[in-house]
Amino acid sequence: MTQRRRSATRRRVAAIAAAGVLLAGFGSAAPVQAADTNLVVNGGFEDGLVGWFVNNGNATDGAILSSTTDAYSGSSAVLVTNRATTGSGPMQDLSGKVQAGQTYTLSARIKYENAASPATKQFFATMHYGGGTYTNLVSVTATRGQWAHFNGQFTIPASQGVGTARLFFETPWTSTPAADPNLHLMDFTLDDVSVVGAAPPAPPSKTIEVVGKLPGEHNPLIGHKFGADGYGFVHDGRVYMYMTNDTQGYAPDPTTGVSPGINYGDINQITVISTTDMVNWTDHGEIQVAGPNGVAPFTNNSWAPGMAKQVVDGQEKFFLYYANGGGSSNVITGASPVGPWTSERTSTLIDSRTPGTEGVAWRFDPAPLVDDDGEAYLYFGGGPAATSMPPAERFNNPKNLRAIRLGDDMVSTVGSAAVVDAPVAFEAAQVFKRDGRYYLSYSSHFGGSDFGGPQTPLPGYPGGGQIGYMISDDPMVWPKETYAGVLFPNQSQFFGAGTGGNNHQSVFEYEGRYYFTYHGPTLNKRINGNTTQGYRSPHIQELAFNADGTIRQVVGDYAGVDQVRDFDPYRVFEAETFGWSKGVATAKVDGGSAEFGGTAPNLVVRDIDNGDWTALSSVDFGAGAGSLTAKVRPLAAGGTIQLRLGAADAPVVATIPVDAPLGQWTELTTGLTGVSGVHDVYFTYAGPAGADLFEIDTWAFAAGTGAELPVEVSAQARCVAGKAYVAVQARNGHDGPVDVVLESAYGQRSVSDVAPGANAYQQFASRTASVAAGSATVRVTGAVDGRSVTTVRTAEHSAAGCGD
Ligand SMILES: [Ca+2]
Ligand SMILES: [Ca+2]
Ligand SMILES: [Ca+2]
Repeated sequence: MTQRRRSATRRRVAAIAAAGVLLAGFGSAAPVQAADTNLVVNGGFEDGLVGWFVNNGNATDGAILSSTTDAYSGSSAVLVTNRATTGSGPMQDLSGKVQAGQTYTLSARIKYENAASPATKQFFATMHYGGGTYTNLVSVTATRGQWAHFNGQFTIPASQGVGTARLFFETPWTSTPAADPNLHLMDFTLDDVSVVGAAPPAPPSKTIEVVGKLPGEHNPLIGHKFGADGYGFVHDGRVYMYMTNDTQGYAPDPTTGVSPGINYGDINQITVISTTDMVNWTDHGEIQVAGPNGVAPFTNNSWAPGMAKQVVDGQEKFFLYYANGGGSSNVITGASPVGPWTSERTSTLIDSRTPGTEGVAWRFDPAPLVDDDGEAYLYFGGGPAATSMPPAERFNNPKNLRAIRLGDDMVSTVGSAAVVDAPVAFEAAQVFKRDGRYYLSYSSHFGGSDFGGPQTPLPGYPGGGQIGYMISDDPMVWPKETYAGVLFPNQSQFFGAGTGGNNHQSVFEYEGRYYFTYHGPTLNKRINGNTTQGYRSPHIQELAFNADGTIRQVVGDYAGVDQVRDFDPYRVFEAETFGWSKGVATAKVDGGSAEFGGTAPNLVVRDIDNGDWTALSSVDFGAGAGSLTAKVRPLAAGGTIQLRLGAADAPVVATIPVDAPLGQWTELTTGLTGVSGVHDVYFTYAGPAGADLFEIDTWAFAAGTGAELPVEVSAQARCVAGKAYVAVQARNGHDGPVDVVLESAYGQRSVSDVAPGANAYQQFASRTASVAAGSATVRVTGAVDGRSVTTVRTAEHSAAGCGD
């Protein structure tokens, strides 16, 4: 193998032929492969040209790839024509798949037909490591008109950077290939490409290891992922939050833990969470809205969502609006608030074609309103003011926001957009209705040349980066006179250094209260010790009104809003529901949700290590829980789930050993006693250090019968022949037989079928001359009214010393 720098002028060293050495001896002395993963996608070209493109390492490396039926195997291969350079050939990106220091086996079939070309011709499989670094991997000398077989191994040097690793096929280099195109630039056909070796490395963990939402606090809403531009939406007694997926581009360095700054261009997913109590949130995962695999693949980004529901043609549908970057807005349609999702459009909903948007720089941030009469509106827009206005007007009344009617189908607009003359407006218009009046809130700009140069706002107008609001009697009429004040100052006023910047809010009503959503990089700040990289987290505060309908300015805090009801544990609920968490992540899995239905997404809690935990706030166990069932998938032996009440370090009240077969989803149950009333519930996870212990899908508590078995227990420490013993006794006071488990620090004994009035007894030997004071546990199981009931009792014993 030879590695060299390939300059822009394609000057090469001459040692290319040495690459052929790779072939020598292969088949007779091949080292054993550590793994057998094929890293090439669509190597047989049976899926057309998916995964392949023309080598573009240099601007001159042009060619045309087309699918041909002249295949070595299957029904198609790739034909390479119009080659401009010797490097012009099919390329596939193996970045992130191949690893330095690993050995791979490369196989491919290649053929050329040109009668004017030489009778034999050498071809190379080559890796472009970025810049001018190219390495020939495997060579073959083909005979004209016959399929030749690349079949060799290559080892990537341990020192080779593989951040960029792109495989392509070419002919030996010359600086002037056009001088003899039959020799250097012949067409060729390629099929059955494989690169087999170690499986691609797992991507670096994005798991947030710190406690990002502190126990007892309700902001940020979640601590295990980010989410920005939250939009609150209520349906069927449940609050949903739709958010820009700030976690998508989050990439903490494995060593420093610090991610590069957020890149909004990476974001084409929307994150959804929901709650019925405002503290315990269910993670519904991400909607792949935009991008090549998105619901609406004609859009590239999905920022700043807005949500509405409407009955269309007799069917209730859900409409998720979003910003396709700064230039346009779009909408997708859901069968429920969590999908499934479809696109009714083939082009963006709001763009430069939309009447009345002339002079709007950013046709983004769409927020819908469905009025009581069924009429629907969309508010959108933002960005630099039109330069045709005088500087003072550009600053104070930039007229960059718009209101427009939505069609009955909710995926079209009607008529022309009307100007929303919001003072110092920047973006993020959103409207809610209260007592027959419409409230429009929006984010204010930071001034600068986009808004007419340095100025101060008119008296009463918002400063930079604040949330202002207006009150109007007409959802389409927003003159500057409807401005009502500042609703929320900048979040940096409450959350300190590093939390500034623009905000994006919404207001929604839930069970008679109004709530204000906003974001701040508060989780980012906790991760990185007060430095932030722009990753934002959702917050909610309650909104209060004055008697005249104006809004009391919102104060941001970590306490957040009250829990509006206790959590009901007596049902199957998703484990990806929690109020607080430490060290876990979530991932979508196939199949529907046990709690939300077969077409709803289902997630599992993963990346569970020893010491991680999840917790639910204010769980009401009523008269008492009888059992806890977990649906888990063990990944390592020796893991346990512990149930604690009140704190992550409170005493363990129950344990579920996760000792089912590895890799399989299993339901495991433990009996519970003494768990009644209202508690914060902590599920703490334990097991071998360094192991990925298990995943959890759902929890279910079952209420206890309320019945208890009458049992009298006692424990005594005593001495026999100089040795200390602990004697434990249980008397069956029940009217039927019971099974009894007696347990002390020195052992356990099970006694079956203890008759009414009879005793179970065991004297446990300490095998030492003394025992410390302690307790014994007695677990009694019997039938009450035909149901199995377990009652657990403890008995204290004193210390005993048996010396001499
Ligand atoms: Ca093929
Ligand atoms: Ca973890
Ligand atoms: Ca689940």
